[in-house]
Amino acid sequence: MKTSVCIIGGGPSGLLLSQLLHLKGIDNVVLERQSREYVLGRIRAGVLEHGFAKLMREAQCGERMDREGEIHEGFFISHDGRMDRVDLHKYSGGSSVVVYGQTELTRDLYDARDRMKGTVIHNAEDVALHDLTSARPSVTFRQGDEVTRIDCDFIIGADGFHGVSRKSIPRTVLREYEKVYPFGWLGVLSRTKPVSPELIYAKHERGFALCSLRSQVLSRYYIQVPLADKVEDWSDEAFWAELQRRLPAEVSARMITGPSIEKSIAPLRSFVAEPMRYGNLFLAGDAAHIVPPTGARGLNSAASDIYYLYHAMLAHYQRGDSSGLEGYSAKALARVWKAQRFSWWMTTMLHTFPDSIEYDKKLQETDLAYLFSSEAAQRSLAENYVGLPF
Ligand code: FAS
Ligand code: PHB
Repeated sequence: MKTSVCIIGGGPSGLLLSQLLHLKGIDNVVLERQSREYVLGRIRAGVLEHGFAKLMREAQCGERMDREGEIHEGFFISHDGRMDRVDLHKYSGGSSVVVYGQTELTRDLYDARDRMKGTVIHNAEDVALHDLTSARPSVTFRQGDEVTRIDCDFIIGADGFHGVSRKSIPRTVLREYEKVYPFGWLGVLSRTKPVSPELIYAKHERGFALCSLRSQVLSRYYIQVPLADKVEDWSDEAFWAELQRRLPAEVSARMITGPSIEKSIAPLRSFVAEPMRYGNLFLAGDAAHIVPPTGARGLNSAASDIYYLYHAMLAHYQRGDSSGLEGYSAKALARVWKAQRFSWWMTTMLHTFPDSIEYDKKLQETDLAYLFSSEAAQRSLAENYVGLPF
């Protein structure tokens, strides 16, 4: 096979770039290890920055997001016996976020690829990258007994944290920065009316909790749990009881509980791989960086990678200008690290740390007291949460 751009990974990063490039006549192929059902079975992000939403519209995939997604102009932080609201609209100069599940967004992207007869190859096994620093890189993959080679100009590594792309960069070139947190998030999806019209981030001595949603009939809740916990350790009843202990009484009193339709524990880590380019391989999304979900930056960090790659590829193919490709890694990393900082800050401020001393706890309280006493601090939080400019 021959194509201009070979994209490894059929998650949101890979599919969004594939759709954007196709609309501009730049042919590409997406290689996905799993089946489509498997990819669409994963429950992940729920909050989209306005920049991500804009890219989805540009990719002609925003129609259902705009119809079914919810515009949120603020959220609550419950802490130290209080519930304060962060007014995103006021402090971000009129911006907001869209609450719309990553599962639905990925479904919309797959539907668009089908509509445009895009090439998305599922169940692609043993994907391997070749001749990355030559002018003719290639990718091989296996389906059953058949091995196929794809000759291309560029390879996009959008294959997530456990993908093959980042690992194809020589250890002598790759620099990795990682911080692992001493806890995880136990998440539950339930067909219940959300307890609050806006998200509630709860700091509590028993641990962090988050009340989120996917729609007015689908709620998404999380509680911080010790790293050693397994999802089978947590019955639905135990989950609901612990969640309600960590929320203000008036919130818990009105909570509608129900059976979990999805329940999983995600570990929390901060991770960045540099550089995000090696020869004709470009990394994007979770393949290059991971954040703890506290700041809702995970999927949204992928958005700016895709935006920069999309415009760099356009300049290259339409005007022979490769400056965007040359400058991609530095430009993407500048914004990635700002999302890392914000996610680390939100996580440190709102979680209980097993090894924290009393002084640390006073700092957490002070961080929140300062936040809600300072318009400048709320402007800083808001501009990060709605999404820093691309
Ligand atoms: P993805 O991991 O989504 O997609 C990569 C794709 O590449 C996958 O489909 C995979 O099957 C495929 N692949 C892997 N190896 C391959 C290979 N060798 N060959 C071919 N294909 C291969 N973000 C938030 O903002 N909020 C959240 O609450 C949140 N919760 C999360 C919970 C979990 C358990 C996880 C893992 C992540 C969560 N995230 C959250 C972050 C998440 O949304 C990611 O940022 C987002 O999926 C990034 O999208 P991609 O970069 O496309 O990577
Ligand atoms: C979610 O709805 O899954 C969600 C929302 C906000 C976060 C993390 C997760 O910060």
